Amino acid sequence: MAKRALVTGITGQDGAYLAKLLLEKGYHVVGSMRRTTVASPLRLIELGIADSVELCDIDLFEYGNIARALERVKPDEIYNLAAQSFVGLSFEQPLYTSEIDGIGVARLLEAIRSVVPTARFYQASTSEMFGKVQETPQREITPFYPRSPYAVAKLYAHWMTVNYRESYGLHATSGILFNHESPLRGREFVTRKITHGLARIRAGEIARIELGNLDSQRDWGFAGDYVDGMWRMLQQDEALDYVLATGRTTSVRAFVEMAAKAAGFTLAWRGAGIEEEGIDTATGKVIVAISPRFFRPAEVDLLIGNPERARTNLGWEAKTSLQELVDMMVEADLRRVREGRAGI
Ligand code: NDP
Ligand code: GDR
Repeated sequence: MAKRALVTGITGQDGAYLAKLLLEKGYHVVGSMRRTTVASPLRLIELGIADSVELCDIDLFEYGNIARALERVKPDEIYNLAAQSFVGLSFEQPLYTSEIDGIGVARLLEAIRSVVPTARFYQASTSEMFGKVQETPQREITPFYPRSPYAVAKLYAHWMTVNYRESYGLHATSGILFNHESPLRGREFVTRKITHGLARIRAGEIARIELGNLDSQRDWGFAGDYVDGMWRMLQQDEALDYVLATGRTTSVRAFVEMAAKAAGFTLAWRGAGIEEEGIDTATGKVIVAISPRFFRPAEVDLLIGNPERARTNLGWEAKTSLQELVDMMVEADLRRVREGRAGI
């Protein structure tokens, strides 16, 4: 009999790539989404798997709908990808973010404990929990210092996952994933904002992109590699927590430069700090401007992960280079804009 996987947050970036991977491995995949007026799983459509995934409704706000879904689906593996995942928005909506990303995970763990205690559980934890730099590169035992309501909520969920493993013997794993991107990344995140923005400038649809802090550094990998790591974690006899990262870090500024080059611009910076502007030397036009609007009340300056445990125990590594990732994203956005495709 095919193994049954429940993936919460199926409409998101990781949900789509994970569903594709699990289908390829022969799983019956049930993806949960919130009921909305426009219930169209665009990313599943983009990957050509919309008809292969069974959909169900789960909102992490409600215990009852989680428990009933578990009773009906009876999953062998549960991947909790659902979250208010945008750090910037969590400063505007700290209570909602805590409710879904923190307490929502407690609801899910309670429901698993009651309904399907032998199911294996993956929690989407995050490098944002490391926050203010305590040690580099960051690994599983690096002290946490969250710097946003999002990271604080995720840290609560991380410890609840560990606690349910230790208290009740659940096969519960917290994957501490560093930033991972793809052509299916939401447009509010900086990498996609840049690649999508450059494609629109190329097409003459907009004049410039406005960004915030160019100095923060991130360990960026490709989402397709990272969902494979999630799956590997749940195949282990013993549940444990794992960092997934590339082990390299790059500034937002350097990402802008790489993406601009891939999109056919030659970028030079005109100023410094908050007034800094990126001009295309071929046309002399400002195509990147800095706006205070996109700075955060507290910033995570530097993330760089040490994926040694995942390499040793899971045989996992990030295969896609940053250059390959940038090229993939720029190419996809240039094509989408050229074809006039809205959507993702
Ligand atoms: P996305 O923002 O693309 O997807 C988040 C998903 O959660 C969407 O399907 C969204 O549904 C769903 N969701 C939001 N609120 C609720 C709710 N109240 N109840 C049920 N579902 C809800 O995120 P990613 O795919 O990038 O990330 C997946 C997970 O991994 C998230 O938990 C994120 O915090 C975490 N993470 C991501 C990293 C990354 O770099 N991508 C790194 C580390 C951790 P809807 O479409 O309706 O909004
Ligand atoms: P992050 O991703 O906060 O790391 O969280 P994001 O792409 O939003 O920001 C990365 C860095 O870029 C800086 N930045 C900007 N960010 C956005 N979104 N928009 C801008 O205009 C801009 N200008 C500069 C940010 O300040 C930040 O330093 C992502 C999410 O996927 C989380 O869910 C996940 O947990 C972490 O990655 C790991």
